[in-house]
Amino acid sequence: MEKAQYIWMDGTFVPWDEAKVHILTHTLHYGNGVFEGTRAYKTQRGLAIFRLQDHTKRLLNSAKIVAIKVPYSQEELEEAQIELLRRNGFDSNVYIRPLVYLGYGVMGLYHAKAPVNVAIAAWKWGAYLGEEGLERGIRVKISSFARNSVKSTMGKAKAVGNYLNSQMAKYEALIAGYEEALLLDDEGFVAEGSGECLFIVRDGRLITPPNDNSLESITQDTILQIAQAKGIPIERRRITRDEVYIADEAFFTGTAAEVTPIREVDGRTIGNGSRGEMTRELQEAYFDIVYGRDPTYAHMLTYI
Ligand code: PPE
Repeated sequence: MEKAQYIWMDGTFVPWDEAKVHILTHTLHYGNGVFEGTRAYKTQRGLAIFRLQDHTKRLLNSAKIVAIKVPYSQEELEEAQIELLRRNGFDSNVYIRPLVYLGYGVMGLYHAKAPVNVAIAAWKWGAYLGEEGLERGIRVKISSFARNSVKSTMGKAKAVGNYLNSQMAKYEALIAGYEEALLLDDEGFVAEGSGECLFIVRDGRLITPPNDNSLESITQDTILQIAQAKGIPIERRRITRDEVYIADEAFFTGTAAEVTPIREVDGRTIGNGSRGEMTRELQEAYFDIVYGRDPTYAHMLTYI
């Protein structure tokens, strides 16, 4: 990865190479921490952070869910992200990664007395699933791992520990020669990708599962808002794997993945085997919004 100049750590700007933690950092051992992933795009009027308030709110909600008290307010965290981008003097798109973690000083599972630390890093991160993936679509494998069950983990939290499962699913898919994993829930219905939500298109209708077994994705919400404004019929309901196979189009949404078409699932070609027409239309609209070219959605951008 490409280094930037500074990382924000607990209120101060630390040079990139000095942004370190102790080996007995609680989160490293037990996996309780929460994070966000937010993008800033280079618009005509300079860098703008996409849906900063929503991402920061989700970070605080994630912390609440896993019983971590964040020592900063929503406003302080938003300001820190803005200031971080200013200080680093970025001249192109960046990805912002706020992380709330339990620090050094207490060991043992009981976490309530561990210090709470917050860090925010930002760096240049290109197309998550490749430039070619954005244009031509990617190949996906249904994972042998079920998405973390709601009976044992809390999927509304973007919690560090939840990502062990995602990581194993991603690894399995990549060593099998695919580009991304699609996880089913513990009942066998489509949950989400390792770091994305899924949409399919059938007969002109846009379908995505409810967030019972997926993160409350901000990109998914944006796509639904766009579709609604365009008058595209929307269905939020469960999807089975065989329905994905016979969909006219399919795509993933996520901050990192943006809008990535899916051209194949488990050896079945989806639609015409490339980016579908509705996918292209929604993808284009999404990029128009994040790059500040669509005034209707200007409220989603925070210029720095
Ligand atoms: N589901 C999961 C499990 C998930 O991690 C993400 C984001 C989403 C859905 C989409 O959420 P949203 O970004 O709000 O639309 N995954 C982040 C992590 C990627 C990474 O590899 O790190 C992201 O896209 O930033």
